[in-house]
Amino acid sequence: MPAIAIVGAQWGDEGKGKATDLLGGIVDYVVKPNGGNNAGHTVVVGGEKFELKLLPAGILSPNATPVIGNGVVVNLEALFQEIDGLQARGQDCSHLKISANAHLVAPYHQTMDKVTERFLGKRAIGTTGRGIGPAYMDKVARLGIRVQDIFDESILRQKIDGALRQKNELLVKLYNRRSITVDEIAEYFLGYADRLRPMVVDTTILLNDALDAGKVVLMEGGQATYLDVDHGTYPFVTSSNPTAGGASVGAGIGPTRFTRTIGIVKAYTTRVGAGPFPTELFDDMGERLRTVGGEFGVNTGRPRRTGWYDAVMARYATRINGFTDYFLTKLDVLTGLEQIPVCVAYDVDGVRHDEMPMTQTEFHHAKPIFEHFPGWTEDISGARSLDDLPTNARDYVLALEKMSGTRISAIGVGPGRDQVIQVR
Ligand code: 2SA
Ligand code: GDP
Ligand code: MG
Repeated sequence: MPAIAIVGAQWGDEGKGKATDLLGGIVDYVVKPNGGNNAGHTVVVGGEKFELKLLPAGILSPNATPVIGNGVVVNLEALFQEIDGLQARGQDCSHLKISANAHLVAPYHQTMDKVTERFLGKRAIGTTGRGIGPAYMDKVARLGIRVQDIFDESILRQKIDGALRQKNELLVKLYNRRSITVDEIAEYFLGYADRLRPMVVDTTILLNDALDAGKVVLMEGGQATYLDVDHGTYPFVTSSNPTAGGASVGAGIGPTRFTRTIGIVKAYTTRVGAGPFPTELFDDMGERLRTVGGEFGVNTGRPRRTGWYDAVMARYATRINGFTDYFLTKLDVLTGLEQIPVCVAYDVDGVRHDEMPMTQTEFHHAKPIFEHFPGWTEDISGARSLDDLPTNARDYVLALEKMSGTRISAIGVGPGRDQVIQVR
C-alpha cells in the first residue's frame, strides 16, 4: 500500500513532471497536493512536448487516475482550458478527480496578486501573477470559496459576499479599482458547475481506499522545498507547503502511509522570481546553462536564473523531507564543461557554514565555497546505465550523492521519457 511523494529539492523546475511520468507505469493514482496553475511541468513523450500547469503530469499516464487534492487552489478557467487543449491532442482527461475541499482561485485573486507585487516595489516576490498567494490568503483567513460551494448557490453567494466586503474596500480605496459584485463572481463560478460536478469526489476516501486495496498512490508536488512557505527562503516563496509534509496534508493521506519520498534535484540550480541564490552565475556560463538547459518558465516564459549545484541546500532538503532517494536530472546539460564547481559550504561574513544558516540574513550573505570536479566531453544522452557514463560524469554523480544526504536512484540524461539511468 505504498504512498510515494515526489518533491522538488531546489527552487522548482527540477524535472518533477518527467519524474512523475517515469513512475507512471507503476502507479495507480497521481495526486497534485499543492499549488495551482503557477506550476509548470514539461513532459516529452515520443518526441511530443506537453506542458502541464494545473493538471498533474500523471494525466499523461494512461493507467493512472489523476487527482487534484484538497491542498490545491483551482482556477476553473485554466483547468478547462488545459483539459480542452489536452483532449484536442488525443489525451483522455475523463478520469480526472477533484477534491470537494479544494479552494477556488477567483478573478479578484489575480488582480490582488498583481497589485500587491506592484505595491511591494523593490521587495516584489516575482510571483507568477496567477492569484495563488491571495487564494491561499483567503483559505487561511477562512474567506475562501471551495469547489463544493459551487453546488449550493445560496452558500456560494453568502461566501462570495463575505470574501468581497473587505476586498472591495481595498480595491476601491487603496488600489483605485472598480468594486466587484457578488453577481458577477457567482455567475463566473456557476458557469462551470455542470462540467465540474462529475469530477468532484471526497478524494480522501478514494485515495485511502486505494491504498487499503494495495494500489500505489503518487503525490506529485508543485514548486519545491525552497519555495515552501515554512521551510523556504521566506518571503521569497510560494504560499503553500510543497514539501513532503504538505503532500500528506494536501492529499489527506496520513504520514504513516508514505513509504518513499523522492527528491528531484537538478545537476545545477535554477530559480525564477526574486530572492537569494548563493551559487547564481551572472556571466556567460550562467547564460550557457540557461540556453543549453532550456531554462525558461513553462507558465510565464520568464528566463530562469542559473547557478551551480548547492550541496548545502540538498542536505537541508533531504532533512526537511526525509528523502529516501534522489532523482538527479539534467546531467547532460553539463556535458562539455572543463570543470564543474559544486558548493560544499558557505562563507557567511567570514564564518564557514557546512549546514544551512539559521537566519535568512545569513543566507542572503552566504558566499559559496566551491569544490571543483573535472568535466567530460562525451555525449551522455544515450547512457542507460552508470557504466555507460564517462568516468568524470560518474564521479560527479557519486560525489553529489555523498554530499547530499541520500542515494541517487535515477539520473536524467535528456528530456525524453526514456532518457534516464535507473541506478539500482
Ligand atoms: P506564486 O505565483 O505566488 O507561486 O510565486 C511565488 C514564488 O514561487 C515561484 N514559483 C515558481 N518557481 C519555479 N517554477 C514555477 N512554475 C513555473 C515553471 C514558473 C513560470 O514551471 O516554469 O512559468 O514562470 C513556479 N511557480 C511559482 C515564483 O517564481 C515566485 O518566486
Ligand atoms: P518541473 O516543474 O519540476 O516539472 O520541471 P519543468 O518541466 O518546469 O522543467 C524541467 C525541464 O527540464 C523540462 O523542460 C523537461 O523536459 C526537462 N528535463 C527533465 N529532465 C531532463 C534531463 O534529464 N535532461 C534534460 N536535458 N532535460 C530534462
Ligand atoms: Mg516547472
